[in-house]
Amino acid sequence: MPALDICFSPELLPLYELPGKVAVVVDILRATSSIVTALAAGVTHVVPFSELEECRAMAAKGYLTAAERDGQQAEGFDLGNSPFGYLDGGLPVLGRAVAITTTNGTRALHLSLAADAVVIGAFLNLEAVADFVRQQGKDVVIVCAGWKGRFNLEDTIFGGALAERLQADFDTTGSDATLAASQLWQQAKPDLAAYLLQSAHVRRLNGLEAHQDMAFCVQLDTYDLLPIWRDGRLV
Ligand code: 3SL
Repeated sequence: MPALDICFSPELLPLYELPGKVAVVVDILRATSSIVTALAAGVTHVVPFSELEECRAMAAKGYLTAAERDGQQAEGFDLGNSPFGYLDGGLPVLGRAVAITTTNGTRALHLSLAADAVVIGAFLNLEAVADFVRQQGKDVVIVCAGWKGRFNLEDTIFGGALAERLQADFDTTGSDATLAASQLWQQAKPDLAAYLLQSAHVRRLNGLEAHQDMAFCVQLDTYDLLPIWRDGRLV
């Protein structure tokens, strides 16, 4: 039976052997939730960057540019990192390509590229992620973006939720990380939004008046869509 493990921070990734495995990159607040929403809204593909300048340069190639640093939209970009930027009332995004850079999420993705397959996970597309990894039948590592190298609750809890969906087909008990994430998910599940009010990043976002983003990002299975890394882009 393949195994599911959880890497709590990109800083811990050197301890995980990614070749031969599927990496599920997760940054619930808000990068991976926004990427899922962007593709669901009709964006053709998303190219993630670690650096602001590389991302900004994509405007000359016709890309919409999205950038966040420390929870706020970076100056000179079309979009920040709110999923609402891709929904009604935001910019017209249908048929556009997006270049994006965020504090932790896009970095976690770049650090995961040694895996056989790299996909984007969020509560919004939880079952689509579960379906894909079941079909692959390989070991899975959930890569939590965390916050500046530190553990965070929301990405870890996503790991527990995915482990629950996969428990019939995967060994979800082989690592203490997965056991801990599963226990956190059981505590959080009855009211995920209320549970996450205590998380450091929710408090950071609330300070920036982004309550609605958190409420949006904790919805389960809104989109049957899986962003997957192919030829240098998420499609
Ligand atoms: O760190 C990141 O990649 C972002 O998702 C953080 S924020 O939610 O946009 O503040």
